[in-house]
Amino acid sequence: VLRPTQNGDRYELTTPTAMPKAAGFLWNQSMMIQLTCRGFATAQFMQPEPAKYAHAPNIEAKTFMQPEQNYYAHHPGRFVYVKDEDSGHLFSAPYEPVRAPADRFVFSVGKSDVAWAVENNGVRVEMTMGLPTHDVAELWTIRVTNVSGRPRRLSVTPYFPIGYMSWMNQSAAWNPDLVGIVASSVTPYQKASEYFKNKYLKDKTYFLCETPPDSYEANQMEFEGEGGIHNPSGLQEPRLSCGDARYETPTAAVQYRVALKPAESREYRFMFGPAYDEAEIAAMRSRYLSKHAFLQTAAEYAAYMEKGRGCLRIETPDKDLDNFVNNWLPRQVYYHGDVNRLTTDPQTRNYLQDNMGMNYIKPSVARNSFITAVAQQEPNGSMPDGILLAEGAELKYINQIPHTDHCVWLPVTLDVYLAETGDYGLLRERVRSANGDSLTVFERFSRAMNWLLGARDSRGLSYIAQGDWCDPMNMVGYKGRGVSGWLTLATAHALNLWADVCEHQKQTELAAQFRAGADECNAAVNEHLWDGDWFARGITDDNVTFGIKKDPEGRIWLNPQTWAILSGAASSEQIDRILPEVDAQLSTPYGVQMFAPPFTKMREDIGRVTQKAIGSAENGAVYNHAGVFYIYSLYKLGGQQDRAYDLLRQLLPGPSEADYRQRGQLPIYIPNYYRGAWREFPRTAGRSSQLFNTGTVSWAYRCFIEGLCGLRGDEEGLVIRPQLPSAWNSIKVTRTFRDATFQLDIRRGNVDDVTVRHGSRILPEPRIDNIKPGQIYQLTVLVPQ
Ligand code: CEZ
Repeated sequence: VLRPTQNGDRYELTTPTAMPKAAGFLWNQSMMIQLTCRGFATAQFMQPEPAKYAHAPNIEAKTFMQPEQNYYAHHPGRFVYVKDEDSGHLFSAPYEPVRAPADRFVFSVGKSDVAWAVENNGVRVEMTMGLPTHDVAELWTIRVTNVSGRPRRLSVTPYFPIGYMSWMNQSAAWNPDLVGIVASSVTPYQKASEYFKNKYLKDKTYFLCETPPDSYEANQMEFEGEGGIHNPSGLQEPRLSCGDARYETPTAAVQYRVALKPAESREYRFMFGPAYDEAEIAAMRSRYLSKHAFLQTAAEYAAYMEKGRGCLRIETPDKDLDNFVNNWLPRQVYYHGDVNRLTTDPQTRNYLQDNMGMNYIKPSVARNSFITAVAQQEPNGSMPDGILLAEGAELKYINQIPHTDHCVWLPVTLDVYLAETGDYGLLRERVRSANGDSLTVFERFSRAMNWLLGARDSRGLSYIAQGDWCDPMNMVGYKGRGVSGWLTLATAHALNLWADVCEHQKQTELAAQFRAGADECNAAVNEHLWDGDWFARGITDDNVTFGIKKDPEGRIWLNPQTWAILSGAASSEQIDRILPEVDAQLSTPYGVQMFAPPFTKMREDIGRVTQKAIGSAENGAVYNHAGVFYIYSLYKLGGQQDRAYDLLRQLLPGPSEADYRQRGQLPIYIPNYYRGAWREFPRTAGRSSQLFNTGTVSWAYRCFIEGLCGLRGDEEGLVIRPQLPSAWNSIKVTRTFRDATFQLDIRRGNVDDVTVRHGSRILPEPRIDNIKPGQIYQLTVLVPQ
């Protein structure tokens, strides 16, 4: 049912029913659209807050992007009805709303377009969608071909529902000058002050036709009638009724009546998107709506995607993995760094980690993100819950809840920036904050570290307030006393990383001070949270330690184990105890669970996480962000290449068909989670959240680059220490690094340590220094048997 095309730069799904939520997505810096194989669509654009131009048929809640969204007959989508005007046979492409089984179905997801080819009753419908690189608009090409071998009389009716736009004001009508349907609305508000913000919003939605249709309908109820969306009344008439919508739900349906000889085709182009006024729509039309402009726009967009190709190409025994790493993972990393999840106030930890991935794509973006972030540091050294990216942006949703981990991510993500660029000059940049203080990046990081050191209780454990990395762990410390074991360990790891930087900067006193702080954190965790075979997750306001053996639910949590490895809190004896416990209690065929067993009822001293559905999201799912931290810690630890690789492979669906079906997702991105509760609910375990916003991807890319391929930079050059899984004998890798290209042939050899040959020379150490930009380095690397 699923196959990659040549070089894996497209994936094709040949049924709309095996993985009904399988989807592809495209974006530019102003918008994002996700399209499912069945034709449902979710699109958002920034103005600068996220908004929609196609809506559900009823009032929708405004929220951030959620996992496991449901689709239903009237969900926004992009469809074409095709009716045989002689026999009355009706189907729709790609599949919804008619759901007529196709004779042939291909949903084809590319990096810069999403396309379908569907055949039904001797008619082929090809649909392709692309985006401009900068503007907000969907560019659709719909081609209808008679493949029946006999003459046909058809009606072809593209149907792009616009949905319920506003309870204050909504309408739609045909606009003959623009050759399309224009729907208008007023974004609802109540405060007079909001009027002045809202008055410039793009409250119109347009659907433009390159070729004038024979008839149209702008009124959803009129189109649908008593026939319903599976068999609209509007299609039972000789033509659509050319109606309008007056405080009625708008729609965009246009109809072409065609007589096609055998093998004859018609090709149509359409545009769908938001606008401020008719003048803007006219401008968009003249800019884009032609065959020539579509081709040029597609080429520009493909070039834009190509900028996100990343720095790594691998050839391993696992071709599906190669496809993913070479084609799709950097694309998802690029998406995160490029649009910051389409929010104007990304959570600080997300902002920093999403930008961490940009080090492998465009390090200058990552550099700027540090400046943007630390410019918003509080006078006491703490970091705000979200980073404001637009004028007038505000902290919303989860960013109104106090979380205590944000400072940790500064040195953690800086580590990658320095490894990739060696640019310690960033630390000397002076940054003025909103409150007027002017400090260097170095000073700001040190302040953040001091804040972390100060935000601990008398035992030396870090206060959690209403959450740490785990957003919904909101009631461990809401009374002001609860502490987080994970955060204490993450603080230790951050302090150690920062102490390394201080040393490099010859700030020996500071280095010693932060190192001592890290040791204190590690010692405190060992004293209060070591439970014999693993580390506990925390201690509540009421002094109850949790994440321990005697807990029937939430007994073992992954993050404290991972970060104890990273921070050095875990001795090798402890690690020898921890890893088998993680294997036994947390591993599933779909990756490693964030904790187990999942909670079945509210624990008021832990919070909201315990109320989430069993095995979903943070309540015992395979939460990939936590999973990838663990994988990273295994690569850091060394000697764990098989455990690490097995888990890394499980981040993506496949390669067996059973696994694809169970996950329900194309292998073109990593979702934020797969359902866990593998023991409790095997039927749903493994199911993808379908949410491609996740901190996982920058770490996953890092694991492939630094871990599996072992190619990490330092100030002088590139260190080479691959960690191949034992089942592999050789791989080939191409890595770009500081404007040079490294082509590595890595194989097992009779060596005790990694040995690198460059030309005829065996290098004294597995590293290349004095890298020359533009040069190609061909290296033969032997790794121990
Ligand atoms: O959000 C993510 C956050 O974006 O959850 C992670 C956290 O580290 C990321 O920063 C783990 O908690 O209930 C909630 O509030 C959830 O925490 C969600 O907001 C979650 C979403 O699933 C979005 O990815």
